[in-house]
Amino acid sequence: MTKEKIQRGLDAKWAGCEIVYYDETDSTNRQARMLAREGVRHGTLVLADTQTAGRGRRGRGWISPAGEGIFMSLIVRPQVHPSQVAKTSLMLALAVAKAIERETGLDARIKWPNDIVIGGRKVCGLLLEMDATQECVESIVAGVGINVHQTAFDEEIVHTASSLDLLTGRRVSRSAIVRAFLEEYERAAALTDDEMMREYCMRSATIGQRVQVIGLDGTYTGTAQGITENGSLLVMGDDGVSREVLAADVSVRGIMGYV
Ligand code: BT5
Repeated sequence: MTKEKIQRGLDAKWAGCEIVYYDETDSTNRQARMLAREGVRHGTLVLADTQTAGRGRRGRGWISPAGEGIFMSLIVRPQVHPSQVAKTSLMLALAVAKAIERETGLDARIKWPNDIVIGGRKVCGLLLEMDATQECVESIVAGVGINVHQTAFDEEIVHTASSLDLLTGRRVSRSAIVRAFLEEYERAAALTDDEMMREYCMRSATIGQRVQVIGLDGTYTGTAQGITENGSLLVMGDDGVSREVLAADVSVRGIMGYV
């Protein structure tokens, strides 16, 4: 995977206009946030072959072995109010799922809020971070970690993770996936809200499923019914009460295993 390979034939106007590549870095999200504060252009991509401190949500880590995955962060500067950032998060998941599907033919699904799963296993995690004032978003860093060439996994994720090579039975090109992601992100950004939501829901692994919501103040089960326009998951609890679940507050698990 090199900058030149990714840019060769890239059909995008702004996504990937600049690519900052590291053989090794701590976290592409951390680097991207620093670059965003320094004022780099909308569409700059930060990419690494390995991360020594890959980040997940809420202090969790992202396992980032050298030469095996895609670890990247796209810096975007949408002209939106901070309350509309959820749309970026849905768009990011949609773009990644479409890119994987396009390059591999696999049925990539979005597990709300931020995992891409194939055959019930996590192949990708997403981490959105932003810098904003009360009125306006300065920049959003859209972090994406995709398992591509791994054939073995750490104990912690051995039952939940997979990679694109394992799922296709062939060697998938990391550069081709990155290129497809940049193109699909631009396309997703040009969709109307209704179109985006329709495409997102078509690829959801969560909507219509029985779920367990693990919140700060307890756990309950129910059925996921849809996503609101601010990105929350609508869950009809088994107690007959419908609730809006915010990504920040909970973990959602399928009743039948991880998805
Ligand atoms: C995520 O967090 O899934 C978001 C991961 C985002 C990683 C990208 S890589 C590029 C960019 N730079 C960064 O520093 N981060 C982003 P969360 O939902 O909290 O899931 C984390 C959990 O997923 C961990 O606690 C593990 O259980 C599991 N996990 C860790 N590494 C994994 C991997 N490579 N494949 C599958 N699961 C993994």
